[in-house]
Amino acid sequence: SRRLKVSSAQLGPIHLADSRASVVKRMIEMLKEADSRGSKFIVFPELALTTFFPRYWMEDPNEVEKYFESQMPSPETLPLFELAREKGIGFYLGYAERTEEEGSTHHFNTSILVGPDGRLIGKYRKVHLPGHDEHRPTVPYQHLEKKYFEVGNLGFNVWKMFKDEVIVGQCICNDRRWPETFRVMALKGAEMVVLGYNTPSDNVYAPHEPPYLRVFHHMLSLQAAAYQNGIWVVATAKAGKEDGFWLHGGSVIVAPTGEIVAKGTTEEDEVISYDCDLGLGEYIRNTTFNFAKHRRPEHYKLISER
Ligand code: ING
Repeated sequence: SRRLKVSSAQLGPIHLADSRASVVKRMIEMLKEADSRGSKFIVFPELALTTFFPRYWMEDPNEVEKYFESQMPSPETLPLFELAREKGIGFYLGYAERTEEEGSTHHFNTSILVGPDGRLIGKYRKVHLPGHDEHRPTVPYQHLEKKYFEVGNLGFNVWKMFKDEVIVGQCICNDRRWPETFRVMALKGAEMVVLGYNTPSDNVYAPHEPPYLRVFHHMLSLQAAAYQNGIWVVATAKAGKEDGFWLHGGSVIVAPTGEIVAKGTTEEDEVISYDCDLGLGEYIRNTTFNFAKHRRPEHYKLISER
């Protein structure tokens, strides 16, 4: 049967003072660890090269630009791309993308899939941007993704990877809370969806909400997505306290049955791995969630209307 050894490479905190080079060094160590376990695919977090900067209110555009990459691979990430290619390992990487399109500059919360030969396979730009775009002086930290990023303009897509052995989709963080994200990719044939996230341990919008619910909602979203689409889901955290601001861990690999087969136990740099049976989801997609047989889109129109 078709199998793929996958690793989720969780990053612990990245502080404002941490250089991209120091982060890439940490990622390279985790790539080597994943390689030593025989992994062929490694999933890094969302915005993996810098601290989660949308927590800060910045008015000077030049200060904001510091967090964005205008090329990928960039000089700092080239060593990661080269080592991955050398070892024949594909990977997912999240970063803040600056791009010049139609004569103007655009900013996206982006992730890419890179093949074991080091070639860029596919790019995704985050569609569901949580938080707000105005300054909220009274809360302990901001969540300004709507200010610093544009809504992704590439849609949800899937790509064949590893000699066409598997069809992989990708998304980012808040996307995982929206069932439409996974359903669209499953309708496009996804057998595995990978994603990175930066999720605060507390909820500035509902300070009364007990923190344990954050991880519960995180797992609930991923397990439901995996089961309801018969797909593997790999979700990788940037975790721990970044300059004191707490992001929760809970990096996981979820089987198409909805079962958690591997889970991180720290909020630091940590590699979790699993030898995924890529055929496991077939029975679910051919029976319970046989879209062709059972779905009734004529009754779902409201979901895609404004
Ligand atoms: N972070 C959080 C996430 O969706 C959030 C924001 C947390 C929104 C909890 C709603 C509830 O995991 C990012 N970066 O999307």
